[in-house]
Amino acid sequence: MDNGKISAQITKLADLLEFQGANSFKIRAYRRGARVIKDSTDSFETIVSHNPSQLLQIDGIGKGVAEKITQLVQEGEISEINEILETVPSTVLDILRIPGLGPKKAASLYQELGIQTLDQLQAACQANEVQQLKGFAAKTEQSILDGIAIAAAANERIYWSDADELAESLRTHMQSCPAIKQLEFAGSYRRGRETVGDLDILVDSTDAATVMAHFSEYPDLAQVIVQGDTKMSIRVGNSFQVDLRVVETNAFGAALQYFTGSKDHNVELRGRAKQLGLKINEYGVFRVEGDSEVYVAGAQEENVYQTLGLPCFPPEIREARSEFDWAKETSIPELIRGEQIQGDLHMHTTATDGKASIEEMAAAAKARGLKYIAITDHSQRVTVANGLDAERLLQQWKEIDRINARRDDDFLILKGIECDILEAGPMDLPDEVLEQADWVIASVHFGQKQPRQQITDRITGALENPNIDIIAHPTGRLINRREAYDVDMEAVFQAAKENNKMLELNANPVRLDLHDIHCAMARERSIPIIISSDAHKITGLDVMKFGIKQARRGGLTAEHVANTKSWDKLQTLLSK
Ligand code: DGT
Ligand code: CA
Ligand code: CA
Ligand code: ZN
Repeated sequence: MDNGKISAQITKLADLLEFQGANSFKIRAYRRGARVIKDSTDSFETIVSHNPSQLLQIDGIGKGVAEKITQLVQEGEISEINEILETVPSTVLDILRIPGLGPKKAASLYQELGIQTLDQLQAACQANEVQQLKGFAAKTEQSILDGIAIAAAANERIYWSDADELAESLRTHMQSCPAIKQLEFAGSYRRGRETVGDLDILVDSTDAATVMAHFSEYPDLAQVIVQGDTKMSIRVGNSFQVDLRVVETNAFGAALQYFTGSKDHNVELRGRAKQLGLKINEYGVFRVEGDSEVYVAGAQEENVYQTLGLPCFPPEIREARSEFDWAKETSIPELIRGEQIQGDLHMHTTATDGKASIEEMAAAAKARGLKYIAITDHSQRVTVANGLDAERLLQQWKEIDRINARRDDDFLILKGIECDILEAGPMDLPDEVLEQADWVIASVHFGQKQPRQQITDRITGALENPNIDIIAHPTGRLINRREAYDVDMEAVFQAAKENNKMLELNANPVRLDLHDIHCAMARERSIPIIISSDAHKITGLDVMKFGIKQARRGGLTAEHVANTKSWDKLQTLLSK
């Protein structure tokens, strides 16, 4: 059972307890525990199987949470959840997600009106039944209706890449407003999260009214949700939310820090400020002197951190995971940057399902500053993509030799293949063929729903094959679309480590596989990561930047990412 699943079960328990009106300290402890589990780079399953009492030594894991984790790992379920679900339908959890509707109100909706689902709640509000309940006014009913729409829309987080496009378009629009002195995007977008719930724009101006008027003229505006003196929220396109805040120059850095978050990172900062006799909020850092507060910083984000004795953390690591430890013990790692990438080792051509030829891909990669690429078309099992059999593959490699010989530069095209790991375990192409390649990627495209042991064995088996260099998109997840395979990543990391293999961070914005926590796990285990575009056309090469963001969130530096090295150096990391 992976950490994500354990964390989700603990969260579910906290939600259900909250609905029942249980002790709030207990609920908070479960929520904290769930977050610690989700962010941890150690496998909680492994800890429990070795010695459950070790759980108590982990920061943020109390006795209650430890017991639940142990039971979950050992018995496959948390009995308390089942007990609660005997009296409470699980759909009430959706209702709890409506902003401003606390567990007490949710419970009374359930007990008085039998409301179990968002649809039932919407119908009851529209029939004005809800306002007749004790504690519910007509106003509450309307705000619940609004909240249902928000709860439904809140489920629709967009890909970071789409948020990026939208942000650029908003930036262009706002640039023509003369009242704006500075503009920055904050929130999860700035932190580079793989999905973004809403965009947060921060503006430095003394004329909020003009800025907001300009904001509401955005061509793709769908609706103004709320507008205050300095704050405004709109919906754009088909309902995506954008929040605008206007602040003065003195507060711009503090507001940028505050609204970049994450929330947990900010909680930690506030605690540190307090220890130093300071107070930090979105207006600045203040020295508390008796009853008065003296402004000490706020115009620049760096200075805000500096006054707290901290470095200006790159936004991607502001998640209260490792950044404060790094700041204390050593220094913040020099996170990888796009221009450090020297080669792209995963791409397709017209030989299979790509749209460009070998030479076109090479020219495009060179134009983007790369020094080498690997052509890695699909193997024969992938019939829908016209996958290569041994004969066609050997032909392609001959062609690559000819192209390399013809070129008068030092750009290198490597002979590669993305070879399927067949459902039954073996590779889709014979070893005699694979051993002639410069670079062999192994992928799971079929049998993705196999049981944990089977699919794990297929992947670790591939890692044990001396002809394989790397596993592509190791978990198979597609963000918002498809769950990861049920694969034991701990076993995959171990097999990669033991066999000197690498793991891919597929930069496709829908994949971003490995995800950030897995990147951090690979980092700790010294397993080299390769960031790849998996391009199927020339513009597909440009997704590399999304992989870089994700790698940065995982705390990776150029040292951890093998394709920042020359091809010669990279090869020395492999066992071949
Ligand atoms: P999202 O929009 O769901 O992808 O995630 P964020 O992180 O952009 O969250 P959002 O838009 O609700 O708020 C932006 C930032 O503002 C957030 O990262 C931290 C800060 N913030 C918002 N609300 C609170 C709050 O209640 N407490 C604290 N400490 N910070 C908050
Ligand atoms: Ca946001
Ligand atoms: Ca927001
Ligand atoms: Zn591919």
